Amino acid sequence: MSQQNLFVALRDAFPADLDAVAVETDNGLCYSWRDLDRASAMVANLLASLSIPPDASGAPPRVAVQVEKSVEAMILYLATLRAGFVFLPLNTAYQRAEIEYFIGNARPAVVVCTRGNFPWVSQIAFQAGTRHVFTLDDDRSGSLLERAAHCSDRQQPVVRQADDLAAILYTSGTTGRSKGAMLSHGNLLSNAAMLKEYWGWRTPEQGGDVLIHALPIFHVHGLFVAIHGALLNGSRMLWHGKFDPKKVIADLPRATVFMGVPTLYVRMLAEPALTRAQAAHMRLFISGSAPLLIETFNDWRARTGHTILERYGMSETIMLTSNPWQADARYGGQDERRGGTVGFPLPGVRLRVQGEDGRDLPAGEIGGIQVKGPNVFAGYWQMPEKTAEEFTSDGFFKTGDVGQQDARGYVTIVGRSKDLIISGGYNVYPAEIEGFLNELPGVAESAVVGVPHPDFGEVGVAVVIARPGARPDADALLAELKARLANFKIPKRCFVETELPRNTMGKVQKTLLRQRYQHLFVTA
Ligand code: MCA
Ligand code: AMP
Repeated sequence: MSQQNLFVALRDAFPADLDAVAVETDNGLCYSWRDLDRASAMVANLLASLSIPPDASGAPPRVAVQVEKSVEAMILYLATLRAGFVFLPLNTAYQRAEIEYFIGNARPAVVVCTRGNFPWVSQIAFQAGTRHVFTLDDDRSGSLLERAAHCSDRQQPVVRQADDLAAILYTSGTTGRSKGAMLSHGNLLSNAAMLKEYWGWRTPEQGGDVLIHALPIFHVHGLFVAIHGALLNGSRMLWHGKFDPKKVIADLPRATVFMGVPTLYVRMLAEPALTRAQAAHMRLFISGSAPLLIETFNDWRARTGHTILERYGMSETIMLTSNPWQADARYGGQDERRGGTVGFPLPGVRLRVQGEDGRDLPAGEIGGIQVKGPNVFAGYWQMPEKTAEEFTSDGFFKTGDVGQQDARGYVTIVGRSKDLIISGGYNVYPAEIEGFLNELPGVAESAVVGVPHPDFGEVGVAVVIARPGARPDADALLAELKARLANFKIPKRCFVETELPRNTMGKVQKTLLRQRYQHLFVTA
């Protein structure tokens, strides 16, 4: 059997000088390439030493991780790959109900959490049958590293095939409860290898790139696009534990590549220190995860002289389209990064736009975006019916995004058929919030809609209808929600009204609510 473990491909790309700096953190620590190799070997040996028996699913053991961003957390990801286990990253903002669901659904054999959260996370994990709960904090402490310190720093990566499961990322897809998108070693590697070419990453021999890593590492953007990008190119990372616009701007003269969600660009533009001179050393600014406003695109170009490259992807597919880094021969040699578009389908990705009648639409017409390619996931964890619903009979994945492709090949996203709010790059599902709101005392029903916001792009607003005789207080309802759900999901405002606008079929007309509140945070 040939070895297709993603970790092997990443390690093969490490530079010849293993003692060179691979990661430099914002609190002054340096990790060499050798450190990444040895430390991930130790943690992989720890995972292997647990002798986890196979479970009924037939899938390799899952490692669920809810920890603050740290280089050690990245090392844990690499160790999971090399041990042949499956990585399941969880947003640090998730609270009890959310964690209970993910652990109950994925049945991880190993859970890693912060020391502060250990009491409640371990209780949930042990109740769900998890036998091993370790801790890891962002100051290199915790039982995971204590235990790994006793393990050998040599390890032969477990043989994995391209189709073998490497990671599960929970996403709500187009409807309903969160589903675990199963990504294989082949999905991740094919996408990373293609982006290496498409974005013109420079290997150390070509002068090298240096990436500012300022995103969280529990979603596709920070975990896969950014980390794989740097490692597969032997590129150094300037590691920021938390995004701080001043610190990123201060690092620009030492870096060449930056990746961010639009909110990060908006916040950097608010800093006087962002100037053309400060950004002169940079090669590439990449934006994704949420729509980049054309004003931000233009302001960035005017201020720095750089044109942001916008790209589009999903948890189920990793990266799908990108504006060109340089001339794309497939599209007549076009090299323009067009603001307001997400660029061309990436090499190997087949993208089509379909009408509601299942007909392929010609250039310029708006419909549902569907995709196929080596990057597209195999399905949702233990949800074959949901998987079947999201694929067409000829194997295209229905993204739930609505858009068009123009005659020159540029794809533009104009909306979503899924009821989803993207706030500061995080996904918020109105149905989930409404479910929690409807359970609160005095609430008969509710609707949550997304409205424009100057910082987060879009934020949720809740409209609540009281039960007869009840007078729920809007702020108290939000406080109740905050005790139960990740903070970024909490609607920024709540209104108690007498009725929800409905169409003749009785369906809530969210478009009307969106219009009603569209100027709540931005002026007309
Ligand atoms: C924080 N808050 C938010 C958000 N983040 N509210 C709405 N949306 C948000 N995204 C609120 C908190 O609830 C809190 O409110 C207050 O802001 C301060 O919280 P804090 O954590 O200190 O905020 P921050 O550090 O300023 O965070 C903002 C941020 C962060 C840096 C923009 O949200 C972020 O890192 N976003 C990036 C997300 C990302 O990586 N997405 C990639 C997904 P209160 O005090 O009232 O509680 S991958 C993906 O989408 C695909 C596949 C792709 O294409 O990449
Ligand atoms: P996630 O569920 O976190 O994988 O989010 C995927 C969704 O993010 C996509 O289906 C799009 O709706 C959205 N998205 C990602 N990149 C972009 C972009 N550049 N422009 C608009 N929407 C985007």
